[in-house]
Amino acid sequence: MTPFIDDIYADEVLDSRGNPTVRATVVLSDETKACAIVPSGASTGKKEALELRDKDERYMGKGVLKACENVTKIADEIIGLNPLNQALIDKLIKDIDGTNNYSNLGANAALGVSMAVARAAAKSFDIPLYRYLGGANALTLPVPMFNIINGGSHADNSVDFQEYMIMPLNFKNFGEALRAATEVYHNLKNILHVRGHSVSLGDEGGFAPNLKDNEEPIKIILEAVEKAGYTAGKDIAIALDVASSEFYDEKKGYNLKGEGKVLKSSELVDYYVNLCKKYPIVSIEDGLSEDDWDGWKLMSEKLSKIQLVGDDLFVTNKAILQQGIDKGIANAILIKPNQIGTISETMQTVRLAQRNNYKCVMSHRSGESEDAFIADFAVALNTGEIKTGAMARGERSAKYNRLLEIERELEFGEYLGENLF
Ligand code: 2PG
Ligand code: MG
Repeated sequence: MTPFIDDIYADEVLDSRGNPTVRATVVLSDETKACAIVPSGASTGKKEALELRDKDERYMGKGVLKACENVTKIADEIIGLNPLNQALIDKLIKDIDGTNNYSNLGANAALGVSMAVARAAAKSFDIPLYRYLGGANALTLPVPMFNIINGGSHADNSVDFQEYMIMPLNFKNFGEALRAATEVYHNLKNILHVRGHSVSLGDEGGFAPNLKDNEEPIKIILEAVEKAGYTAGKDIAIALDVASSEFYDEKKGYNLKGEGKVLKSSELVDYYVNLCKKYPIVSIEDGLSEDDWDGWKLMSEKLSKIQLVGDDLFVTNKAILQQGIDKGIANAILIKPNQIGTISETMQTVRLAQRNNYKCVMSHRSGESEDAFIADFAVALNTGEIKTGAMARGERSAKYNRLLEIERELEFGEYLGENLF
């Protein structure tokens, strides 16, 4: 007999930045119990679903007791339902909220329950989460984007671009890719140390040195790649998350403080064209602001061979993605479940992207936890790519370690590597 949802509750716990977040728990009638912890962003897109914060004296306003309380409102409606009805449950959560961006319940309340329901269903069947969510078709181990130099609003340094990432391409499986990238990470640490740079870590576990401009991190990373014994461009490529909405002003343009320059969008596009000529860059995320769609159009034309990922631009929202598809903007989307609110809505966005040949990159947030849901989710949806920070810090390695476990289980799993592009 299929079990039903017997109890749901939520607790305020901490994320990797020491800020409160929601942990939702779902208990089924067969006594299966599953929890899920919601992540939290720092460089958030304006159109993301609302993250409800208490804004009172506790935790400098960042408490989430109201969101936890709202989980009770969701519980009232979905206790008694079959946990296999993920889509129905997610629709009910949306209806209870009644807005299009979860401004009543908070997306942190909504997503916590949505994730915990899926995990409880999988656990009750005694199958792994990726298998439950993706069925027999869950086969692709994602190529990771390891964020090894952090800047922008994730670090207290002079680098304007938020993330300098490496993508291991020429490797036969995920485990080998992880090993190679980690060797690069340790070589990078040595190089930075020898040159007198700080090796303290940013929010996502990458190094956060003060460097002379936004190009120098790429040069140092490429040195580390060679030092580790790999060929840049062939074995390991570069991906950037510029997170440019953070330094964009509609009147003035793009303010590269670290370089003392303010660029128009066409100038910033030329800057990228030049970078892509000089270095093995395969992917650029949020190269232009979420408010600069004309600039995005130009960038999409000029850099059509590069993977152009919309994060703040699309906020995992299928309606906004559809506008991008219609206008020929970007060719890939970052997938962050808490930008949109539930597992089912996230899956709909992925399906829309995949039907239109937009690549999908499953993604963590800068504020994370030990919850590795996105590792399973990436395999389930065959996104082919995942971005979940550096290989250091437990909340990041949790995802990579989970992918190692999945790789072991999936005898016929496939690591796309260089075939990704
Ligand atoms: C991003 C993310 C994750 P945040 O911009 O892609 O790396 O950062 O969670 O702060 O939005
Ligand atoms: Mg981003």
